[in-house]
Amino acid sequence: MNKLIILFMLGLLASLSSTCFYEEPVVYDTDAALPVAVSVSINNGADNTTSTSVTLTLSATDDVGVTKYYASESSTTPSVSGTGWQSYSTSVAFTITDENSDGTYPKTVYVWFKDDSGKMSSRVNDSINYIKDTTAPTAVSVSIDSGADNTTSTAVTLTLSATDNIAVTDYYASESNSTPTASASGWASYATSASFTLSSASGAGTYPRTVYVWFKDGAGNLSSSVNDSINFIVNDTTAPTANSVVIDG
Ligand SMILES: [Ca+2]
Ligand SMILES: [Ca+2]
Repeated sequence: MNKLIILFMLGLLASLSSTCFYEEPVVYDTDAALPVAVSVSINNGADNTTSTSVTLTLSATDDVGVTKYYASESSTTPSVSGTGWQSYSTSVAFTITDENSDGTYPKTVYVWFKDDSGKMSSRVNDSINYIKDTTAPTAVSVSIDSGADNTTSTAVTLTLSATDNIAVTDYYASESNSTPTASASGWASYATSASFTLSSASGAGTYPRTVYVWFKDGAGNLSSSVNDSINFIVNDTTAPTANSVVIDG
């Protein structure tokens, strides 16, 4: 009798523990979908870069969350568990491979994305021309008002000439002969003809003016300077004073 009661009690405890205290959780795969690679853009879609340091703008979606990206100049799909995966962000730095000699090199960057459960997307890519330029432009000449000796106006025209292994992009003109920095504010887009304003003068007279010009390429290399001179002439606009004349009468 007592044995039967004990067995009954044990059975009751066993059924209580399995139904009331704990239930085994059912596991659902909540990260079932692969990440979707939407896009990569190098330097916001720029055509060219003169630096190997670029910025990638990334975009990808996932049912749970994109956690990693893998960027490479190789189109070979990376190992999902390999090295080189980095934390996903919409803007990341990337260094393209450098080249040994000056020139224009098309570069393509491929990007894959991964979610937290290790699923990998297909790839997206973008391309940019890497312009390697370590050679400074050559300043050929500047001439003020086509080589005129004199001007009565401070507004003159500069005829510019320079060459570069890639392209001359900017010029800097000044009456000072001190070399500007590549980031100075006075640089303007290079053209063979440019306007310039000479410094003025107050009194009548002849004022020699010299204009110095430097040239720059897209990589920020500076040429030496060339210069030309012109006389700025301020005409005498004051009428002579007439002294009185007394005629003997
Ligand atoms: Ca997913
Ligand atoms: Ca150059």
